[in-house]
Amino acid sequence: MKLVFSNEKTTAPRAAQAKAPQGAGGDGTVGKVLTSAQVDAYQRDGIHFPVDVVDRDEAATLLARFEATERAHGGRIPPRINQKPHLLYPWIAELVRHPRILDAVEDVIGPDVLCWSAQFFSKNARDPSFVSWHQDGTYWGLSSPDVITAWVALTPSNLENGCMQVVPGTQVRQVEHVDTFAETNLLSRGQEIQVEVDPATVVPVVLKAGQMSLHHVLIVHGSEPNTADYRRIGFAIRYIPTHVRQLAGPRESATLVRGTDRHGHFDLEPPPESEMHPDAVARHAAIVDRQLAILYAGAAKPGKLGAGAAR
Ligand SMILES: O=C(O)CCC(=O)C(=O)O
Repeated sequence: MKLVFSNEKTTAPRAAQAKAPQGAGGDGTVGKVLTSAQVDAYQRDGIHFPVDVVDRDEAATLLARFEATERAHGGRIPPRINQKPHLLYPWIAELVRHPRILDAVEDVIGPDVLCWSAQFFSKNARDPSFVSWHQDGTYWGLSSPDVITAWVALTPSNLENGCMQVVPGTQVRQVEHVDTFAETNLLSRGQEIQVEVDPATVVPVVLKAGQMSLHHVLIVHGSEPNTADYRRIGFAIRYIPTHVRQLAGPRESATLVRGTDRHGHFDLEPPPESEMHPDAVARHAAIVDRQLAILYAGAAKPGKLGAGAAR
């Protein structure tokens, strides 16, 4: 598995891989959900899947709730509402705290876990939307690569409907990106890596509804348009251990979802009082403003979530 680094410009020193917490891997034991071999494989490849989270019926309930949320916003969740929506909707607040997700995340990053961000990645049937090859950590400003995404499938996710695809092993270093602001790119800045991807190294992350994948903050990944007659909906939840800091901008907030925060690097976010409760809406607006100041630092254009984006 290798990237073609013909065009390579490395922008940061080689990133240290996340260290497996004691007892979760590398010492022959089994974690809460993952075996030590699976944790080792995640450390090596930057990806692990599939992990069963909920059964088919529960996945259908989550999808129904997602679609009801879309309807409540006139058919599409506005980009700013889609940023940290767990601060606005109790059902999403519950999802980011799902014990099965957190057990697997804890196996990789340890017992003290913050949810730093989350958003739905949604493609309708026959939707040209895509995600360019990128590394998540590029604009996140976080102090450590110990950042893991749980991508939870609310529908089946496969090659036909534009599943996520990854290049295992590429999480070992940060590479240069350019912002394209392409209209159908689902990423905030349409950012893409400035290196070629060898198609032979690409692995499609095929999931059933109710399963999730876990990916490293620096793994190269993306996805193609949806060519199927059915939707592809995933919920990407970004988790960090409490020792991680924001280096790039104003003090941020995050949700403590497991364990204890002994570091205090983030203001801790409360769950929403109820769906779109006015207090939650006001808190969320301020929190998203702070996060976007970091995500769009240095960008030439406002992008999908920037100034003027629907609230
Ligand atoms: O859902 C996709 O196709 C891409 C998701 C992604 O880029 C991410 O979760 O970081």
